[in-house]
This record gives sequence, structure tokens and C-alpha cells, in this order.
Amino acid sequence: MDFSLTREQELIKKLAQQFAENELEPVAEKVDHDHVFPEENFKKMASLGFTGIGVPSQYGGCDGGTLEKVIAVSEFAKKCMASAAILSIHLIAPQAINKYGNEEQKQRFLPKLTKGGALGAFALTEPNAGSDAGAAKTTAIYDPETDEYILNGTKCFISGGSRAEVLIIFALTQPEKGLKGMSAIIVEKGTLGFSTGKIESKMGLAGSETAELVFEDCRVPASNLLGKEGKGFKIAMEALDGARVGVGAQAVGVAEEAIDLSIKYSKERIQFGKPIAKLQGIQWYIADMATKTLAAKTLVQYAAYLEDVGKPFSQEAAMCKLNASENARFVTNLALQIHGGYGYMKDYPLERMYRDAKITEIYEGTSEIHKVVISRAVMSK
Ligand code: COS
Repeated sequence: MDFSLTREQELIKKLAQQFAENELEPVAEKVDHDHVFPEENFKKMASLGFTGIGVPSQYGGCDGGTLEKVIAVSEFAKKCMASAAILSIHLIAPQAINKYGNEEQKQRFLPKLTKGGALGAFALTEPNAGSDAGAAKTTAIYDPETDEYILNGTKCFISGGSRAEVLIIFALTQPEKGLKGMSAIIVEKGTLGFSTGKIESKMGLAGSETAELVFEDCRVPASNLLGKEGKGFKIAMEALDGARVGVGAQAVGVAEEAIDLSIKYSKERIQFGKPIAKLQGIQWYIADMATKTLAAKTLVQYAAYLEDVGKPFSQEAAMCKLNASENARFVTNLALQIHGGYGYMKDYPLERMYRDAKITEIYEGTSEIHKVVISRAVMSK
């Protein structure tokens, strides 16, 4: 068993670390305060190759796989969770097109989504289909006269939905079949009948825009069908498995940074005549935070390894996401506590990290849904 990173992975880690320190950290507070999507930083991510992780170089990607994504996303999350989420969620679209798309789709969409700097989005959730993703009602009815699908419906809580140029939409091509009639369809920004509605105002992750998508007789060429008709729910679930490892990586990154900040602060903060790091109460906090975070990181990397070698990993993806996200809340909470009143102030990044960490327990499947997935998997053996 070898836990060491390859030379290439070490290089990716270094590049991601430098990018996070030099480009993401300086604007993280402003991005959060002003609720702005960090457009410039996304373009820089693309020019450095991060937006093409997991996509072959022939389509503008930079190869690599899930472990490379985990490394980059975790480094980004240390300095700016919104940017880490933007990268992690963006990668769902190019990776899904690479996996399920035909050659024409790969050539048409992947170069834009990789080095071209176009943002991707993945739209499954609807107002009445959140955890119960199979209850989605958006339709995509085939029109044989024009060889198009006509989309009608509303998606909500879609990360990057208002900015994305290439979106994967899950819609019922055969509504009478329920989730077995769901298909994945690629929709481009600017398509007639597709508009964005409400932009959500959120507790955290303010730089990652979350939008409502509205489809009103939106016609899309039939050639935009991703994979086979009726296989949309499976594609969505498989894509979500990978996305959940990405959320695990975000959660690990923010926890690692919270620990580093807590160690630094506790060594500098003098109370009762000595640094608070000398107090056993603080030492035990740090010991718990470090132990649980290493365990979370190891599980995230294990799930990434399984995906990379092509083994089943749905259960481990759910486990790593459940564990890492609960740990991120636990660690950022204790880190804020260690910082005391300063931690609660916006002068320090802790309160932002605490707010940002919370979403990891909710998006790409709630903790409760992961317990459903895990219990079904382990109890069916
Ligand atoms: N990979 C491949 N296929 C999967 C799968 C996975 N991870 N999970 C389920 N499927 C398949 C099943 O095998 C089943 O196919 P068959 O009927 O051919 O056997 C089909 O999908 C339906 O699965 P299931 O019966 O488990 O569906 P449920 O309606 O019970 O829902 C959950 C499954 C709850 C796991 C799913 O709805 C879910 O993940 N919900 C959370 C959604 C989410 O994460 N949203 C985040 C936002 S995305 S914008």
C-alpha cells in the first residue's frame, strides 16, 4: 500500500497551493462580502489547466483523474471555499461529457470547458425534487419534425447556473416512465427558451452563484442528448458519486486550514500569562481536529483511488462525503471557538470558513441521503 503522491501529483499540489495563496486568498474576503463570482480567477484556473482535470489532452484537458481533482480542490478550499466549489462543480460537466459523450460532443464541448475557460453546470435539482432526485418533472419531449428536444420546467439551486456556458440538464424524455424516462441533455447558454431566474442569497459560499434555471419551450438539437435516452438518472447518480468525492476534498481542505490557523493563533494568544496552546483544553481540541481530519482525508483519497482504478465507489463516495463534511463543521466550529471573540469577527477568516463549511453537509446530497446510500450498500452484502 503506497500513500505517497507521484511526482506529477506533487507538482499539481504545489501549483494549486501557490495559486490558492497568490490568487485566491487575496480576494476570498471580497468575493464573500460582495457575493461576486471570481471571474478572473476562474479564467486563470483554466489557463493553468485545473478546469480540464480528468479530461484527455486531445480535448484540451490535462489528463489526471479523481485524486488530482481532490488535491487541487483541497488546496483551493484552504484559501477560498467558493473557488474550490466552483472548480469541483464545474468539473462534473466536462468529466460527464468525456465519459458519456460521443466523439462529436467531445470535440464540440470539451475544448471550451477545459482550456477555453467556459464554466460548466449540472442541473438535476428542482423545487420538489431535492433529495428525491427521481421526482424531477422537467420534460424534454422529442419533436421528430425538427429532430429537437423541447424542454419545459424549472431547475433550482444550480451552482454556476447563471454563468455556465455548457449545462447538463436532466429531463424526462418519457415522463410516463418516471426516473427510467429521464435523460441527460446538453444545453448551451443563450439557447432560446432558456433563461435564469432567481439568484439565491446564501449563508456562505457567496462567490459561487446559485441560480434557478427556467425552460420554456426551449428547443435543443437531438444531437445534444448525452448518453442513451432513459439513462439520465444513472448518469446523474454516477456523476454525483464523483462530485461527492469533490465535496469531501473541499471539506478536508477547509478543515486543514482551520487547524493550521488554530495552531498559529493558540501559540500567539496569551491568556493567564501564557500562550493558550499550553492549555490542555486547547491541546485536546487540536488533537481531535487533527486526528479526525487525517481520517477524513484518507477516506476521501481512498474513494478517489477506487474511482481512478475503475472499481465501484458509490458507497465510499457517500462515506467520505458524509464523514469529511461533518468533520469540516466540527473542526471549523472548534477553530472558531479557539479564536474566541476574534473568530466571530469578520477580520479573521474563521467565520467565513465556518459558514462555507456548512454547505458540505447539504449539497451533492445531504448527510441523511448518504446514510441511506451507505446503509443500503452495506446491508445488502
Ligand atoms: N450509480 C449508478 N446507478 C445508480 C446509483 C449510482 N450511484 N444510485 C442509484 N442508481 C440506479 C439504481 O441502480 C436504480 O437503477 P435500476 O432501477 O436499473 O436498478 C436507479 O438508479 C434508481 O435507484 P434507487 O432505487 O436507489 O433510487 P431512489 O429514488 O431510491 O433514490 C437516491 C436514490 C436517494 C440515492 C438519489 O435520489 C439521490 O442521490 N438523491 C440525492 C440527490 C442529490 O444528491 N442531489 C444533489 C444536487 S444535484 S444538482
